[in-house]
Amino acid sequence: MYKLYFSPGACSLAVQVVLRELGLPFELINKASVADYQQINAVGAVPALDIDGAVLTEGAAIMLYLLDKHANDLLPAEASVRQQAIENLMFANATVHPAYSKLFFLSNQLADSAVKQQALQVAAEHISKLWQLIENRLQTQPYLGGQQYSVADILLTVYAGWGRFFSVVIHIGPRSQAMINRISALPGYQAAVAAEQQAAI
Ligand SMILES: N[C@@H](CCC(=O)N[C@@H](CS)C(=O)NCC(=O)O)C(=O)O
Repeated sequence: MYKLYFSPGACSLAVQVVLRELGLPFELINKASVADYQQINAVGAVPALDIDGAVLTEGAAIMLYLLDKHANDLLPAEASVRQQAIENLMFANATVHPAYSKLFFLSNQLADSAVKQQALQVAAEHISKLWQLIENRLQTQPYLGGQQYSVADILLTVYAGWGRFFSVVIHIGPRSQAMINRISALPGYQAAVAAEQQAAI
């Protein structure tokens, strides 16, 4: 049985959506309920996935593990399309996620409110540029990888929700917003959000 360690609204939400998309049973554990979470993940971050006592960390690696192990439509089998899907996953996880992470870092680390606001706005402009790249890709297709949604779209949808925590302007184009709306409306996504709210602390 899988155990997924999460924090509400964090990137671990995307792993939970993937578990649901794959129809897998799992237990949800709020990181805040664990006395010494660093024993689970020395980095201290979510997600972490416990597989019968063995712990996987790093969201992209967890997703690739699950998608390799269980039949799905989220990671194509054909080599060149699969490579593109992995590239999209990494673009989301290793390029867009860190861009959003800067907002949290700056907000927590900078004391001077004027300096903080200026730095946040610069970070937000970088995020907007990344969303413009996504918007360009979505001019001819509904999802990052084509006609079928993938883990990259799920991750991007989770990240898009983080902008509301900061008083900055992040431009998300209409086609990107439509993608976000479709992913957010998936039964698995809705169930994942609800499960996070219900999971005991
Ligand atoms: N590279 C890691 C980053 C994970 C990460 O940044 N997780 C955030 C939540 S989205 C977190 O747990 N932050 C709290 C912390 O690092 O203590 C991954 O992709 O899994």
